[in-house]
Amino acid sequence: MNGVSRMEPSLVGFPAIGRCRVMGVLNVTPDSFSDGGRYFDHDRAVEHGLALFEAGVDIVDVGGESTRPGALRVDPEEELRRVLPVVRAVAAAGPVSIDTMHSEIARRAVDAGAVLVNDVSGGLADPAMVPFIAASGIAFVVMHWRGHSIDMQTRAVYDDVVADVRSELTARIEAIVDAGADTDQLVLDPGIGFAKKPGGGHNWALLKHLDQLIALGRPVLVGASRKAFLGQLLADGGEPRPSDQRDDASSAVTALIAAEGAWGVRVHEPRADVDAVRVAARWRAQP
Ligand code: PMM
Repeated sequence: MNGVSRMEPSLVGFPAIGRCRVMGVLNVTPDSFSDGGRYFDHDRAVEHGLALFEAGVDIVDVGGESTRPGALRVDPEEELRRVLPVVRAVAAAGPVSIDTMHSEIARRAVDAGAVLVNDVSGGLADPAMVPFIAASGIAFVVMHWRGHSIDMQTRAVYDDVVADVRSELTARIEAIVDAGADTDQLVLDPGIGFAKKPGGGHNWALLKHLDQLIALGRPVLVGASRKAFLGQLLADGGEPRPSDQRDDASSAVTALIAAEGAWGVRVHEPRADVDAVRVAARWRAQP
């Protein structure tokens, strides 16, 4: 690779830091697949957000709606009630992203200090999201998404998962820029586990060929942490490894994709990841 392709793409509000960023997950939900219920209480959620910064994360991603396969939607009022006070408190300590599909929640979170909107639907779930992103100029994660969690796994049908995800994300970039947003606001995400069959290799193909997404010229964020495909890989005696025992594997993925040039990794237990991204940066710098 030459020096030019190693340059970090510019993103509004995020000056280059020369390495992959670590985003720590803060799910203020009773039912997320990996940490559901643990940080549902306001004080515990804020405490965990601050602990994530202390552990070295660059961004804390606050979400109030579980998107695990099969999950039902949450009433937006309830989602707002969950996330807003947490965003406000944690944003006082460092950069916060808001994980939501609702434009109104994104708007309120940005007013409360969030610097990035992370929409797993890439702006498809709420028609008012993209206009808000365009008008506000805020950084926006465009994740590959084919429908809500309740039945998304039925949509895990691809001719060539890497080419299909790449072209669907390219179409999203075009639509969002056509709506008035700047390309420099956009981060891409392959949507690991979202309409991807855990046993079918979709997730592995996207990770192995992440360079195909990075080649689109936008920062690429990946949320592989604790997901089912890792549980399946590490199945002991036929049973998937439980989600809270997948962190070492998650950090291994971080090291590999950070070395490939990922802009960020979204992880639950960042201890090993904050070191892994430094190893990867040094690895990339080596001629
Ligand atoms: N995964 C989840 C939630 N939000 N956001 C982005 N950008 N990428 C992801 O892969 C992603 C996400 C679901 O995982 P969780 O239940 O552990 O939060």
